Amino acid sequence: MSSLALINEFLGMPSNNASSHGYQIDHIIEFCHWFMGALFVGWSAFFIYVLIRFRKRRQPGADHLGVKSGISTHLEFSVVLIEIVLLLGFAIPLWAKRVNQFPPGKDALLVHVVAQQFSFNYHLPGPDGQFGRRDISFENNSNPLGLDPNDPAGKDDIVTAGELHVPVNRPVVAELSSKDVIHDFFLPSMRIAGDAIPGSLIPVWFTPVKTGTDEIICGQLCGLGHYGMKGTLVVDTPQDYEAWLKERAELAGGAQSAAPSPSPGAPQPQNKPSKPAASPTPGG
Ligand SMILES: [Cu+2]
Repeated sequence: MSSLALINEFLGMPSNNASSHGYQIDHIIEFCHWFMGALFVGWSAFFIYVLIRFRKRRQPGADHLGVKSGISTHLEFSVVLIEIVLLLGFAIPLWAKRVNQFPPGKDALLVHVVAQQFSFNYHLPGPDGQFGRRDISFENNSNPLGLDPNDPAGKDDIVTAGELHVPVNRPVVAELSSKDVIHDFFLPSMRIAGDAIPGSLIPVWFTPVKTGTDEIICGQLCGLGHYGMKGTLVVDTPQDYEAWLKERAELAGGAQSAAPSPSPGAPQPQNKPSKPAASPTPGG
């Protein structure tokens, strides 16, 4: 963390970065804050100068010729130049890195994030590494993601809500989708956010570099219960992550014997006890 981070701290920006790329985001925000601060001081000084220099007592009549020096043109040109450098030199390359350079398939952990009013569901492929088929016609209270009970690839799949576990130092690709309205999967400590839009699959990625627990929040006003649409991100050591995975896989296996009976075409809410794999839904 550079000493420039002072301005971010002063403005109340979180300093809890725990991802490999987060410092770049912090840095560009820092830079923009300093730049905006310099502009603020510069333009304020200019404003005060103009108030004094062109006061009525000194200048009783309007001067229709105006200022003849080219200083304001130079100033404005420099501001435009700095903004172009910021945009083309920093912001666009940083963004391009985020959206074009996804980690290669095998290295990354792929998780499906399915947002709904008002929680995030997570779908992991289980020990076989394959995601089971999902269909909206299989959705019910005990099968919130509509996993196809007839698909063998889905038998060992892990579905959780509220808490997302990821291992440290391994890239995570989260594929975002939504069951109802537009939500936003926001991981402040990972310096990453992405909209979850119905009908779209939007991947975002990050690499956690610190173990610990942080917030997951919905960053789009998505309804009355939006304020409570929060979850927990747990960054585990590889050993802890394996242990969690094993525990969840066992729970998922246990739930399969009590698999829900799907009623295709008519997904009705059923009052069955929910899967033990699913922790309580936060919020409303
Ligand atoms: Cu939301």
